[in-house]
Amino acid sequence: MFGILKKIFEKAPPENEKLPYYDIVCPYCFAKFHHEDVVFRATHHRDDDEAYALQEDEKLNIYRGKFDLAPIDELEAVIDLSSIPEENKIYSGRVIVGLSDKYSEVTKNRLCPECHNDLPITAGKYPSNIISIVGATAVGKSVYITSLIHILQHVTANNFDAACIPLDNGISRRFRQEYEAPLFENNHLLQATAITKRQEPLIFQFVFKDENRSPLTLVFFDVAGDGMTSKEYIKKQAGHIKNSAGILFLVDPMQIRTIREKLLHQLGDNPGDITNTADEPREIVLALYDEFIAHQENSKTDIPTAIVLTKSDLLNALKSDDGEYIRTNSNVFNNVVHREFLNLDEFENINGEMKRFLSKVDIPFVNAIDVYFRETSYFAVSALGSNPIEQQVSGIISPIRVDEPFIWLLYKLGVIEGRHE
Ligand SMILES: Nc1nc2c(ncn2[C@@H]2O[C@H](COP(=O)(O)OP(=O)(O)O)[C@@H](O)[C@H]2O)c(=O)[nH]1
Ligand SMILES: [Mg+2]
Ligand SMILES: [Zn+2]
Repeated sequence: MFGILKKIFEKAPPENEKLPYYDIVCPYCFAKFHHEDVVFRATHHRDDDEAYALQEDEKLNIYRGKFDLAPIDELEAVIDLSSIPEENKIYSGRVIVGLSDKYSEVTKNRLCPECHNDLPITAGKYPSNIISIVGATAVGKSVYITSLIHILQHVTANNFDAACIPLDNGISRRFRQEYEAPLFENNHLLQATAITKRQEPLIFQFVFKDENRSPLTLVFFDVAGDGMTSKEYIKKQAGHIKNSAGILFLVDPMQIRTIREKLLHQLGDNPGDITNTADEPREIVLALYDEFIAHQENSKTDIPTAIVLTKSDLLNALKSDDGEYIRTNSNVFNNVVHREFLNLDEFENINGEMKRFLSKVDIPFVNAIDVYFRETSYFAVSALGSNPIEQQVSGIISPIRVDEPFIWLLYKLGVIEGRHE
């Protein structure tokens, strides 16, 4: 009764006020801020006004310095909103997307207030939904991201009426030249030496044609294979991980001690390129714990985390009819294509099988995951489809189940549905 009266007397909010807005997480530096805390880059410069003269952008140069990029001498001014009267602000829904400066020049070049990089157009209108990738050195991160982005662009996007788009042209070019073309055209693995310095992150957005669905942003910081220990790497990434909406946590079967010997034995005289470092997966969990989980409520994280066993093609050497480790007809070896929704039958099969497998070969790892992560599922992928020899993949590259963990994250973040067949 009171509820009804209240409804009648309460003024309906104007259309605009119903539109949502969200805090923004910058995909470059992972700073998190209110959408009205953005700054803008002027679209023009003036010699007669110091504030609008070409100038050094210190914040941007500090960011660039972290990735060994040369500083930029002069850029147009950065304008912050405090100097702009309300009527000169430009909104899309309730999110500020532009302004008219004191010379009545309009800019829609929205920047992160911390690092001054351009923000995605979707920032603030949707949840930031950033997906981060973590894993030990040599676990297969670079190869996986290459295969994943390739499949997202060529297969998954079509299956979900979406597009997978690099955030800018530089990323597009770099991905094509340094990652995709060598692998998918020349069957050649990226050489560790090709990546000698810290690279700017590779950032891609998975955007749906249906505007009611939030895009996902995939961010990957590549580092030289031997440039950093896994622990140092995690430490550097920890700040990023904690502002992520989802995590792809990669685990290499070759780095699990109990099966490493078995696999080496089975692979015999021609083991191909096998990881020789062995950073046990649990070490990475512990590093993550130290760096960010410990600071979360109840020392546990709610960020949905896909535990992804990489190089699943290697498991061929462990398969047997009695399925001591892996059954001959295991789901792991079948590529599965999800369309329009997450196929829950397929998902439950692989999740169950991989959790059982990992519990058998590395129970300390699974226990650590159970203790520190609230939302996890298990997956197996092969970015290549076969074991490379001397950095070369023979035959065609046939990725297996590489997009499944990503699709599960879409489901977990409420962007797509899950259905039983
Ligand atoms: N058998 C097999 N080996 C892989 C696969 N992906 C990567 N590798 C191997 O793992 C090595 C390290 O991969 P990389 O992506 O550079 O690892 P990162 O250090 O985590 O970036 C590669 O050189 C390959 O030899 C895969 O799908 N199957
Ligand atoms: Mg790498
Ligand atoms: Zn930033």
